[in-house]
Amino acid sequence: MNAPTKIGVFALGLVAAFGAAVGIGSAVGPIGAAGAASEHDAAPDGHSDTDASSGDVGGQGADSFPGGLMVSEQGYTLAVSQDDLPAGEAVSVGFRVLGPDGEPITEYDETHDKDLHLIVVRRDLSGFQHVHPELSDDGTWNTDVALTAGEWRMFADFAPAGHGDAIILGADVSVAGGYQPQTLPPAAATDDVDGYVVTLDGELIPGRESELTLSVSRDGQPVTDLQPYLAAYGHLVVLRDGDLAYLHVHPAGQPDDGVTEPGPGITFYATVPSVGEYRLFLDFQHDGVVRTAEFTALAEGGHGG
Ligand SMILES: [Cu+2]
Repeated sequence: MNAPTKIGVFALGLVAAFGAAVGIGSAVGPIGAAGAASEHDAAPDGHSDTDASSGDVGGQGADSFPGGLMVSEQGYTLAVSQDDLPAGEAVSVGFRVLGPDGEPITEYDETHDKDLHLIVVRRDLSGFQHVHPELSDDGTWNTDVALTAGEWRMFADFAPAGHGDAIILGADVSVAGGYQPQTLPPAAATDDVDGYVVTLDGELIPGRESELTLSVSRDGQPVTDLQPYLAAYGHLVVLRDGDLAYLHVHPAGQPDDGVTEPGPGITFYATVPSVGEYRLFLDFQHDGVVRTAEFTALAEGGHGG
């Protein structure tokens, strides 16, 4: 390929990427609108922990847009270094978070022991990973993830230093190759993972806080010595089937609060934005290993609301 052609292709790519970002922004509303409602800050919140994202849709009030649907929000933009990646067990991914001035953010406030949480999910809701990339001085984040062929979504969940609330930005990446789209598994109250059985208790109610308890057992015995993982006994990521609207929920109690038991039950308060099917991913740690249990759950109307 000669140099002018290369430049032409690159420019086309830029136009396509920019066009896609603008398209997403205008489809779901003006940039910044999602951050306007901040009911969570004002509401008394007796049972959530102090994390701004607890129990709320994407860290914002229940009436605002869910997080993770936009590549740019509140002036912050997720810039992925490559928007197509190879399949593999350890594929290197790099990205930056650009601030309102267009410069990469290098200062973050920790949320659950980390400056940034990266959730990577295949668009058909298979292949969930929750990892913690390394930040370089120039503001580039790098990590390895396992990718299979298909369309993937990357969620960066972070709080810029001094910003206050967590922000969740989402960007799509493509992994070339043939793949078989997976159907969403049917709703189920139990999942088996590595010899553990995790049971989901509770119902998702659209627009309203629902209590969910996830209980862990092994060999028929309740597990009562869960280990804190990133300052909590569990981390729950809830994704809406259809658009992957993102919700990151932390448990009602903290490991060092003197009342929260280390299992078998972990209680969360989650508010899903609408009726529909959701995929729940619970990260928990036991015997030094972090495992992920997965559930499909249905949020239905007609509960008197
Ligand atoms: Cu994390």
